[in-house]
Amino acid sequence: MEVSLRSRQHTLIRKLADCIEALWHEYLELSPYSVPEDLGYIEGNLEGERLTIENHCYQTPQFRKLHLELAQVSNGLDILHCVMFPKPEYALPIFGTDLVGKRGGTISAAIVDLSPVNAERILPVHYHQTLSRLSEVEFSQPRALPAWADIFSEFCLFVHPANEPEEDMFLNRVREFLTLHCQIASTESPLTSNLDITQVLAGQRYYCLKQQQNDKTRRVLEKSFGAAWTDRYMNTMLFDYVA
Ligand code: BLA
Repeated sequence: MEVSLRSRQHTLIRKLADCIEALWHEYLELSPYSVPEDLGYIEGNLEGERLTIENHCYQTPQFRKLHLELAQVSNGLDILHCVMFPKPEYALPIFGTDLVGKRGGTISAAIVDLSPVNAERILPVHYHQTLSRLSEVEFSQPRALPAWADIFSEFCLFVHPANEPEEDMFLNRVREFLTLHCQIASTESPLTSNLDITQVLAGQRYYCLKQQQNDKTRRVLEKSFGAAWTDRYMNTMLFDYVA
């Protein structure tokens, strides 16, 4: 019987996982999403570091896949990864968040964004307006995005939260992004034009191809599961797209 990872993870990861699931339950009509049988709960330790992964997935009328992943490396690294993939008939941005940090230490990387995937790669006006009006947040250690990260919006927040108040500030900002997203998504009408749908698919594909270039994610997975498995996992579980 698997034991939930969450209770053993960094406090911010635990709080964020709880927050995400609570908002999903509050605003969206969740139904089960079947994760390939061998990918629900995974353990690997090829090169000595044991990596444990727990996947939670749902689908809704607007989303093809809601994915929350919790992972823990035996060297003390804790990870939360979450992406919400809209169905191609919904012209919605992609919500994504990633936390990486040392258990009992600080979170080195905390990122959240609502990433536009339409042809112009700009956020729908309602998102833009609401996000522009959020209160300013200041972090003592902002982080610079890597070269592949041209998929993120101007509202992307990428920081090293230096202390507990900054961790809380990050959590609040994710709560604001996700609440807005769930509210808009739950009242959004589907696209009817094939051209528009094709453009959403192309935008989601571009997003996934870029995310697949994150070598830092790849390296952590490869150390415990090897290159072939990691390729399959990144392409089918983390960042899969509909061709
Ligand atoms: C960074 N992601 C990282 C880092 C690690 C992982 C080890 C480096 C941390 C640091 O520099 O402090 C590892 N992340 C993982 C692993 C998984 C994971 C193993 O999710 C899954 C099992 N990444 C995402 C999503 C976003 C994202 C959804 O999965 C954004 C919405 C972004 N992660 C992201 C970015 C970096 C990062 C931009 C920084 C990369 C860099 O600095 O080169």
